[in-house]
Amino acid sequence: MRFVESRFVTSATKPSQYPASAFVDFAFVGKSNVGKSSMINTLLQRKMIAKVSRTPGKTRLINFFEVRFKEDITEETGFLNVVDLPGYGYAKVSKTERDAWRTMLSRYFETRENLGGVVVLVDIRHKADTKDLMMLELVQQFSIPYLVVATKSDKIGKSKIPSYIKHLSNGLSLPADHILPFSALHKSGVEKVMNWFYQQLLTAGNPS
Ligand SMILES: Nc1nc2c(ncn2[C@@H]2O[C@H](COP(=O)(O)OP(=O)(O)OP(=O)(O)O)[C@@H](O)[C@H]2O)c(=O)[nH]1
Ligand SMILES: [Mg+2]
Repeated sequence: MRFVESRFVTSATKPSQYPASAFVDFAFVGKSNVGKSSMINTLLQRKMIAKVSRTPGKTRLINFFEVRFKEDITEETGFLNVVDLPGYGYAKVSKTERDAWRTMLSRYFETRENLGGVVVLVDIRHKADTKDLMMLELVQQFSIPYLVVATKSDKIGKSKIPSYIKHLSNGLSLPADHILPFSALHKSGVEKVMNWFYQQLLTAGNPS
């Protein structure tokens, strides 16, 4: 599967602002600066549709994009939504900030009936911390299908990837083959993510 066309739809903070949509949502969550917007741009094959920044915490809203996809083998086409969720706590975060963030995400997970899956991003170079675990647990709590992606894999040597993935898998208490290395810079891991989306659409019984 690949994304052939995309457009920004709207930004929201609360359910009344979410766009009504007949299509399935795929949301991206992870600590600020982990590479959510970069990954979205890579998948959409657009340089700057989602704002990328060196200043962590750039995306404070829930951003919705509508995407037309094509399945190359079956030639089937359809639509889905890509949702860029606000990044959480690059550095120290106050309790108030954490609670506001958690409320914004919980409401989205709880109320968005067309949510088809969540991509949980972690930095391949860093040991999973309490923030990563909090995000993963939030997604697990709502029984949403999820895929864990280890970003910035270009920052470590190729031969070291398996051992870094193993570390992450221990920290997150997940099997190593549940964590997918990804690089926005080298565009690696794209096909596997796309296959996962397609599988979720098929499972949801709604490929278009
Ligand atoms: N080398 C490398 N750098 C990356 C990759 N992905 C993201 N970056 C860099 O990491 C920084 C943060 O990327 P963003 O995509 O803005 O991160 P984000 O998760 O959307 O951040 P917030 O919106 O603040 O939550 C930018 O400087 C990116 O260029 C990658 O795969 N490889
Ligand atoms: Mg962002």
